[in-house]
Amino acid sequence: MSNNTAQEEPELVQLLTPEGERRTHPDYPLDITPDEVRALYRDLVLVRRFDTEAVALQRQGELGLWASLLGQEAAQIGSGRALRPQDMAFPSYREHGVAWCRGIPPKDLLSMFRGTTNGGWDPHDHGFHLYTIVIGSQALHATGYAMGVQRDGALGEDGTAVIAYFGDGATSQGDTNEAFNYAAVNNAPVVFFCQNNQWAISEPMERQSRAPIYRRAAGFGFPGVRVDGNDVLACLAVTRAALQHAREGQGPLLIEAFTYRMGAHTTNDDPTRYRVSAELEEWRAKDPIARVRAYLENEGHADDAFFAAVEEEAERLGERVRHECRALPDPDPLDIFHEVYAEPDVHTDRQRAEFADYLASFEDAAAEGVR
Ligand SMILES: Cc1ncc(C[n+]2csc(CCOP(=O)(O)OP(=O)(O)O)c2C)c(N)n1
Ligand SMILES: [Mg+2]
Repeated sequence: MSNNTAQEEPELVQLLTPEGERRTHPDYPLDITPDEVRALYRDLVLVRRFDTEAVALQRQGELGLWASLLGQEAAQIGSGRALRPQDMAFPSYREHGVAWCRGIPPKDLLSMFRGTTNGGWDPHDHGFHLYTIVIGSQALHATGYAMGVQRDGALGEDGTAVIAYFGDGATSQGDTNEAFNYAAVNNAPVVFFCQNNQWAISEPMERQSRAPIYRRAAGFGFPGVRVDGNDVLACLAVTRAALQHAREGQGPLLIEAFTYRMGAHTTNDDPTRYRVSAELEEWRAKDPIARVRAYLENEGHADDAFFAAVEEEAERLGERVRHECRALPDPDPLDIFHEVYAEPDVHTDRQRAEFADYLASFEDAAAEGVR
C-alpha cells in the first residue's frame, strides 16, 4: 500500500478468509457454535435483502433517499451482535445492519428516509441513537454519553459500553478528532467503530488520510486495531473485546473495519463517474456473505434446506417492508418547519410562509392551465 507512512503492512485481524476458511488470532479467540454462525448468516442475508428492497423503493418514488449498506453487512452485523442490551450505539446514516441487531423495525428506518418522521424510534428503547447526517458529530455525542455512564458508576464487568459508528471520511472532521481526544483524557467507555469503506462520496481513501486510520488512535493515547470488515466473525470478536475493555473502565478503543461500499454513496450518487469497475470486482471476491456460506457448507454445518429457508425468509421480509413502506403516510412538506425550534421563531416562520407560497404557486399554475 503506497499511502502508509509506516514500513510494514498493517495487520488485519481475520478469523474467516474470503474462501471461508477459519483462522485463529491469539488476541481474539472466538468460541462460536454452528448455531450461532447460522444465525449470523441469516442476519447478513436478511439485512442485504432489506437494503436491496429499500433501494428499489427509492427508485419507485416511495423514499426520498436511501444510503445502501451493500458490502458492509459483516462490519455491522458483527459489531451489532457484540453489543449487549444495556449498551448504547450512536450511528451515522448507513447503519441499517446495526439497527437490525438493536431491534429497530425496518419500517422505522424507511419512515425516516421517506420524510414521514424526523427520527423514527426512541433511542432508549433500543440502545440505538437516531441517525446522524452531520458527519462525525455523533462521535462527540457518544463520548459525552460515555462520560455520563462513567459518572453514573455504570461501569464494570456487566456495565454499559458505548459505541460510535462513522466512516473514513468522518475521520477528517474536527468533531471526530475532538471526540478521540476527549474520550482519551477522560478514559470514557466508548468504542469508535470506523467503517473504512474506502470512499467518502467521491473522495477516495488516499485523499483522506496518509496513515492507516487505526494507527491514529496511538497519537491520542489509546489502542487501535484494524479488522477485516468483511469478516463477520472477526468483527464480532474484536468489537466484543473492545466493548469489554470499555465496559471495565479501561477507556476508549478505535476499530477500523476495512471494508468496501459496493453500491452508490446514496441513491443520489452515480459512482461510475469516479471509480473503476476493477476495484469493485476485487472487493466482490471478498463478499461478506459468500464466505460465511462457504464456511458453513465446507464444515457441513448447514444444508440446502437451511439456505433455502433463509432465502425464503428474506423474500418474505422484502415483501413485508414493501407493503409497510407503501402504507406509510406521505410527509407534509411544511411539517419540517415545526421541528426546528421548540418555541416560535420569526425566521423559521418566514421561511415556512415563503415555502407555503411556493407550493401554492404550483396549484395556481395548474388552475390556470385548466382555464
Ligand atoms: C459536517 C458535514 N459535512 C459534509 C457533509 C456532506 N456529506 C455527506 S456524506 C459525506 C461523506 C461521508 O463519508 P464517510 O465518512 O466515509 O461515510 P460513508 O458515507 O462512506 O459511510 C459528506 C461529506 C455532511 N453531511 N456533514
Ligand atoms: Mg466512507
